[in-house]
Amino acid sequence: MAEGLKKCDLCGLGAHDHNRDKILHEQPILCPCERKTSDKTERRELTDAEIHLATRYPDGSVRLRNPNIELMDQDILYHLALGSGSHDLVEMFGDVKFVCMGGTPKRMEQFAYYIMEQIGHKLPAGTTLQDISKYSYRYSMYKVGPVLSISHGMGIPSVGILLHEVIKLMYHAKVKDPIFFRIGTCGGIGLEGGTVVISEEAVDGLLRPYLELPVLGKLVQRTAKLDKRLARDLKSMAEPSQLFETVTGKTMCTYDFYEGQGRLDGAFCEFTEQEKLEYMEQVHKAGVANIEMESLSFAALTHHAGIKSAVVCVALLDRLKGDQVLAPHEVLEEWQERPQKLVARYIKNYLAMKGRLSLDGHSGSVPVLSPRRYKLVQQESETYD
Ligand code: R2B
Ligand code: URA
Repeated sequence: MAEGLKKCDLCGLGAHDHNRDKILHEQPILCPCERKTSDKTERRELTDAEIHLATRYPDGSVRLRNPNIELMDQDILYHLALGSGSHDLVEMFGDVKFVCMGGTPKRMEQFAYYIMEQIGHKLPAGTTLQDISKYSYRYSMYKVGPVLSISHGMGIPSVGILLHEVIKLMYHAKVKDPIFFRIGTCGGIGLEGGTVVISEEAVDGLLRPYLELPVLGKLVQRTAKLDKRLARDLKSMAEPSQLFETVTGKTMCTYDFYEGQGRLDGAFCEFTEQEKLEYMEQVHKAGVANIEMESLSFAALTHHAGIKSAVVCVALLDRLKGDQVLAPHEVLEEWQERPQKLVARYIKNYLAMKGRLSLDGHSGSVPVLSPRRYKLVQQESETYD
């Protein structure tokens, strides 16, 4: 590619893309880093305003920081069993405002039914919610009016793959200014089981506030920022309860549940209880309130995409007191509803303010653009391993 037509290292756009934008949209969209496209330029963080410019079209719909996608004939969102050439993604998802993610398919199905009741969404008689991604056998996805409820599996790689495809889905569907939530579970530090933690920021096991990913043999770092205002609003909506507290703090995200979270009860353990507790005290002093396994990627990728996001988790135990999850099943079930209820309250409040409660249900059928491609995407996404 000729010098001057290079893609920008920072925002993924380039002079070439800007010219195409001018032609397609008849208005210039300036790259905030245009002066920084030479290889010699140091990487620097984009400001929030610059990220906004790089990630939104003028009407507020999601713009990708990857110029390759719009040049593709079709984009197959393999792990969602959806595709831009096979499904009418604007028709199916164009009205989405909230994307809620949590670990398990069951929990996210429950959340879908709960949010349906909360926002007064009606399904046509005789129909039930369908798992839109069932043919992927990877993630589950339910849609309830403007809310998507999606399971992300366990750990950074799983949530990362999902986020790439959901962010692309937002782009293909021309969704405007979506808001993403992770609702999950965690270990608390100095917090009783059942405590709800709203994350202020995500850090890794070395207390570094960014996701580090090897790309083409080099380590790329992405800041793991969550939306401060969203976290504040959620905290202000926490129901005062005699039963449990809702707190804010840093969330430590690890690559492992056992050794990575300083557990003594894994298949291996090469440290003492004393060393574990010293580490827990050290991270606690640094402001860490809880430990889980997805927030770093969730915060980093949503921030990179200019999408407001929040992480709300319930603590299943206090890691200063133990490692095993001992609470009875019914108690754990009730605890796991707490982040769901808080996020549902936020969504309900938001929709009420916009006069968008009690939406009519869709017919439940999938709008198909090309039956042949539709079938192919289903077959390609079906995996049996
Ligand atoms: C919380 O719980 C899971 C591990 O049990 C993991 O997905 C997480 O972040
Ligand atoms: N999830 C985690 O990642 N850690 C815990 O301790 C509990 C739930």
